[in-house]
Amino acid sequence: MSRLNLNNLSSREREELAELIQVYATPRVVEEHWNAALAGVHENPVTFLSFHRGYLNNLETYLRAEGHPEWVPLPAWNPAEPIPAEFNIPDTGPGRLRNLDPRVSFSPEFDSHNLVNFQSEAELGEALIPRHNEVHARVGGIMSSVRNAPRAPIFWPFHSFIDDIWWEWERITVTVPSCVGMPYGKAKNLLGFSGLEIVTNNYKYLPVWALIKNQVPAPLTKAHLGTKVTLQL
Ligand SMILES: [Cu+2]
Repeated sequence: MSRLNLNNLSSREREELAELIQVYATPRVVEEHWNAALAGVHENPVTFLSFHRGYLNNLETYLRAEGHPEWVPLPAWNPAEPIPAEFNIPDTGPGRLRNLDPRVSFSPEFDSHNLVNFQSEAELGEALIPRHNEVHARVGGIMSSVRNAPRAPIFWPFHSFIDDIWWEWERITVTVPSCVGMPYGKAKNLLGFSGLEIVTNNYKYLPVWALIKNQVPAPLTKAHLGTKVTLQL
């Protein structure tokens, strides 16, 4: 969903956002993440994605309610880039962040044009979990504590970044609904809902081809536009 890059914001904006996140991340909010962890959401690739999306949504709801719609969707921090100074929180004490430049790249495997290689949410989540864990471990301090990580403001833009990868995957992958036994017109409508279009005129001749469109952004034209799926009508 094209979130802003945390590192492209002004220092003043980052300070403000970090402050808001700290006010939001009360012990109750932090505990919610811990309870979810105890329930196993970090081990299951699908709930790993969905839990954190919901968790971020709650922060975004708060930001809106506090009069900050400009931070919704929440900006993202790409861990190939350094953690900006305004997000070096906490910077003292035993839980202080140890490494502001963990240099963990999610490229090229998680670049937009490569996301089609993941066949399912489970596959995507499975691949994301270890890379995500590596970031938490390398940053260290409370970021490496499942129990306390949400207390670190950078936790949130980091999970924004992960969520964006999932969102992008959802956008560029499309499930072709089954059209078995359907009349042409009905199949056409059903496919239309999924952003698919029947492109052949010779629909009397099976198989019919469908062209993935709409959900495919311009840079992906080569890889995706023209991707044909065989339909059994
Ligand atoms: Cu995390």
